[in-house]
Amino acid sequence: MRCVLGVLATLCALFLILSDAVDPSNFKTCDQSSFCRRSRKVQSSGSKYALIPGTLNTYADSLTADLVNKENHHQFAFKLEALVGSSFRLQIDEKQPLKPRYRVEHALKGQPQTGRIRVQRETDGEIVITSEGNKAVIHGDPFRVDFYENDVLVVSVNAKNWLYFEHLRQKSQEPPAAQAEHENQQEQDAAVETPKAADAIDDPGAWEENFKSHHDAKPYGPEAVALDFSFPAAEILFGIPEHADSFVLKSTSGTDPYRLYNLDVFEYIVDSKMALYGSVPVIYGHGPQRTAGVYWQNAAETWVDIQTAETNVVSSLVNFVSGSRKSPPPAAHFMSESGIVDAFILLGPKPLDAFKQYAALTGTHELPQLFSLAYHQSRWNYNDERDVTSVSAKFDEFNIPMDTMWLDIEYTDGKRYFTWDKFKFPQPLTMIKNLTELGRHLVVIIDPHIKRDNGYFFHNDCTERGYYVKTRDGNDYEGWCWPGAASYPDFFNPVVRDYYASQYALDKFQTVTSDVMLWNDMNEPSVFNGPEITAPKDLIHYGNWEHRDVHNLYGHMHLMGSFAGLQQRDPNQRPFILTRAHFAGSQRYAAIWTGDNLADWSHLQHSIKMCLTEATAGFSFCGADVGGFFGNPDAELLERWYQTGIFLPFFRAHAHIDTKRREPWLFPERTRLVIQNAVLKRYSYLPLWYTAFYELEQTGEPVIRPLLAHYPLDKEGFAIDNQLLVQDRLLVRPVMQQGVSKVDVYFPAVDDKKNGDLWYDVDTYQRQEKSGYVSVSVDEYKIPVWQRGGSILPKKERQRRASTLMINDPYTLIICLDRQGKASGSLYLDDEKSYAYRQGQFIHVNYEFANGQLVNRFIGKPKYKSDAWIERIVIAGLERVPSGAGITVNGVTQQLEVLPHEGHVVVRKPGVKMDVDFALKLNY
Ligand code: NBV
Repeated sequence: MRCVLGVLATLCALFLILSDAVDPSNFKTCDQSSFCRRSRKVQSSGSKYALIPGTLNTYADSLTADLVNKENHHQFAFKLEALVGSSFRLQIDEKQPLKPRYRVEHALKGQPQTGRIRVQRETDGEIVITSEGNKAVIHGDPFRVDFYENDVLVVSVNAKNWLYFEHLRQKSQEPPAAQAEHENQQEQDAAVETPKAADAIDDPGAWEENFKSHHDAKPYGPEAVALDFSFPAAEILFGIPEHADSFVLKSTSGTDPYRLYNLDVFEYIVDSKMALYGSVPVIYGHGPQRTAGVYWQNAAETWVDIQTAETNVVSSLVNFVSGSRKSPPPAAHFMSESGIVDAFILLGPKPLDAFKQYAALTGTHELPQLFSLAYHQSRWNYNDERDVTSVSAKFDEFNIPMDTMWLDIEYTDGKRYFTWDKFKFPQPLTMIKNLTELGRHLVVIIDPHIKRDNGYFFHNDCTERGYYVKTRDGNDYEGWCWPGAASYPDFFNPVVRDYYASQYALDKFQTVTSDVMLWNDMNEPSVFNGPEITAPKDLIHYGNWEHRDVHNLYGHMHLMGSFAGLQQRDPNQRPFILTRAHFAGSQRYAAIWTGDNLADWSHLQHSIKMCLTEATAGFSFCGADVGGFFGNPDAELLERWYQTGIFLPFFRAHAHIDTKRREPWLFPERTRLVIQNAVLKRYSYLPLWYTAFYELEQTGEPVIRPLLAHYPLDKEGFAIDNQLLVQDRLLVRPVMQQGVSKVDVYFPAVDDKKNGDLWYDVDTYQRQEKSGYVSVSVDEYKIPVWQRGGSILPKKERQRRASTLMINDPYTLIICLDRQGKASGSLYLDDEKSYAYRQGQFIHVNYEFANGQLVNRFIGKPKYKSDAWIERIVIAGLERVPSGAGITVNGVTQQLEVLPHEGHVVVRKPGVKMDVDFALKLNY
């Protein structure tokens, strides 16, 4: 269907948005994208770049040299920098560009700390440098850089010679035939016979490009950058979210590349390489001996071709044994529309090392308020104040814990954000108070599109002050979104971010309180009548950058404004923000969810795959709409979705406006009880989630992890993405198929002899001793979860209506012993809300169990005063049942009762406060 201008276009766009499943033809393929076509072509022709002899300069932390394209003689500046913590940064820019090329800002958490380099060898064609025991070998001609971690080659840059850098050029240099994709193209071709320049780009979309009814002016012409990265020590690649696809990246041979371009794709299809809402250009290569990563820092539209390693296990084993690969290693080819080459090489060597190296660059989510890790209840929309209050009351009536109610766009006055619909929500402050008095929170949605209405203060401010994103001719860009005609604040401008942040102040947005948190949706940005439902690429942002250069960062800049707003509103409360669009580094400001999924089993399965990938790319705080956004889940799907959702960090039920209401009590009793049981389980593990988030902030180690994070040698586990680990303590294999009474669970091997850890079923304490697949029976209540032998984790087992009411509740420690009868684990606690923990107001403690004795060791001095205490200690894996236990505090020993149970014992009422040193000894 072709949409014409005006009102019709609007209706047409709305139809496209609101009609059924995604129509892939609304989104470009690589072939429909001129720069992707051009960059991909290099895969067959190869490019020719070489360092220019005599241009090398070395510094304490880096080296620079000039690089030349031997075909067109254009020169580039190459820089290689060593970073502290086994990473390198490699940059290539034009030496003298016609105008500066865009360099990504705000994604890194700060200026990376550089390390020292030592030039080990320099010959005509090769320079070898070392840093922190790692090595980089720079080959001059053809240009290639090899990175070695402790003498093992882990990343090879441009080994395939696919470096491709389109220098900026004057349009007149191009033969007219290449200038446009005009309908009269052929006529023009015949009329003018200009000799082709050596560096001419004859792709018809090089200087202007059309997609559907949209025209991209491309005033700066072709400016793509592309480069290949091989991972010689790897067998698989993973990363580059956001795609609804498997954890392990698939080969793109014969398909489109994976696409990174923030887009609003409703009812997205699964098993697909299509772009979604977020773009995080970090990729990892993993093999049994080494994990390495590459962060391709570029915010323009990017496509990534994946070449997988040989899948023949026998021959790869032969290669492995003989120490040589006979087939090419896995490789990734990043292709971006503009910007520069700015690649960070993360040398690992272990998976967690690589994740931490990435976190050192782009940061982590800061410790969230505890309530945000509890259960969230949302739908588009809770209709009015009565609806909100009554849903909240029903959760109490049915004894299902719930912390947060959410309001979608209909709460606003005509989609004017920072306002309320006065008829449906006449007394928002009273409604909020009703929730907060119960210990609950409210989250409201605030989208970035601004209604063009001259009775709306926000629009008037933005118009008068010039805060909107501009068209090429300097006018405010006008698109179409929920409010109708809408414009988009230019969050790249710090003044606009300040203005935006100031709107959250309670003296401005007077109808909320500081307990009301935030949901930023549609920030790709979504533009119903824009090309591919987003903003045109030739719009202009602050600093005169084209939207093309910064597209994938728009949501990130929106978040920076929002986060500042919430922090300024109440400097001592940690903000909670949920965002849909995201880029590298957005994890510093917000949690994410996987957008508009469907109420079907394959989408449930993809929630785990997608969040696992996001977690390795910095986004531990990830979840999916429980129940599925579009469609109506049947009882079984809803039950299984809750049971899966409780083991993803962000746990929220949400539904489309056209779906049937699906609060748990609207289903038969059994479903309600199954859901209640699952939610209670989530609440019981809140101390573990909270501890894991604190440890994420401290170390960069993801909260949820793929099996390979802790079982790097186990090749069979590499591709498993229907299971996840919570830290290294729980192994979760949710039931995600319809009508099953058994599921296959994979217990990973710790070595190449197939030895496994001990695992304990968290419900029965039954032990699993061997690695490999095991078929496990499941009834409707069963969520297959095991605790690792050798771990200790904290729980809270009293039932409350909201997590905020659990702060002083006592803890249970669950100790699962390994084969040596040992275990260790940690607990973190604080006031669950403020920044006082940054001043040391917390308790972080390690527990260690060995030789029948449990001791605690504080990490730092425990300054936080908690009324909580240890109520019980569960120990599984003891050889004999002890007769009792003695607990010693300050030299005084007290005897405790130990009760035997199936597979475990319970030490009753140790009664120690959380900040007290103790030793507990089992008696025999
Ligand atoms: O604000 C309405 C919805 C929201 O409920 C959903 O979660 C977002 O992903 N929003 C998208 C806009 C339109 C969806 C068709």
